[in-house]
Amino acid sequence: MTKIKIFSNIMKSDEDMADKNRQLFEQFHIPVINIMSSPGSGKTSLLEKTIMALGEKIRIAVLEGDLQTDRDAQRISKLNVQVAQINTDGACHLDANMVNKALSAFDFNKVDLFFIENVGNLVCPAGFDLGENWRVNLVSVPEGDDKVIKYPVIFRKCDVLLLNKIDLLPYVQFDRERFKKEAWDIRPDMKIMEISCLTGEGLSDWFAWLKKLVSKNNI
Ligand SMILES: Nc1nc2c(ncn2[C@@H]2O[C@H](COP(=O)(O)OP(=O)(O)O)[C@@H](O)[C@H]2O)c(=O)[nH]1
Ligand SMILES: [Mg+2]
Repeated sequence: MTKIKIFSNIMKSDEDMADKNRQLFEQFHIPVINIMSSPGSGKTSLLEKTIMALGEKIRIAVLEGDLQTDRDAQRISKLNVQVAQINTDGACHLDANMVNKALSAFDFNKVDLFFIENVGNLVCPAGFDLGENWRVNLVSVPEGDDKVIKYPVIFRKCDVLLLNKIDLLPYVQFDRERFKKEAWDIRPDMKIMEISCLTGEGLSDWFAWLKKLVSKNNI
């Protein structure tokens, strides 16, 4: 009984902090995207490709989340954008308090679009609002076409679903029509894009979606 009460208080403080983060992003008119997926689906690769393609016109900043190491932040910093790394030290997801603590590392006067790369996990990040506007999930072809139906909670909350590594489709059994149908069964308005961060196939749709987000904020 007591445990439940404590848990709900923690969640409440986290919700308040998510609202605080959201207010700060709104104050600077910055769209914020929370990227979630299993480890290795291609989150950091997607960010690298996105910065390379749009970075000259859109000032992108990235908050990296990982259990240990700053390897992803190092990859992103090579592209000369603002980046900070959170190490969760064992926690399987980011929460709004962790994000809030990291926000002081950024100069938001110089940011048009903010990405948060969540810890690689298809379960825990689903329950935590970080103050983002958009949730983007990646599934990569080698993970199998059953991931959406097996982990429905995280996909129910996702606005955009990216199917990455489509360059591997000739080598892996993956029924993309079934995959998409099962995703739309869970969330009919889910936007699905098929991409390859290796070959660049399909990325123009992703870039167009991002440009629209940024221009809607009149930046
Ligand atoms: N074949 C292929 N490999 C990819 C693609 N995107 C990422 N990778 C590789 O997948 C691995 C994991 O990528 P990474 O971006 O670190 O994934 P993260 O853990 O989700 O951030 C790396 O070896 C990437 O080079 C893709 O579209 N096709
Ligand atoms: Mg990564």
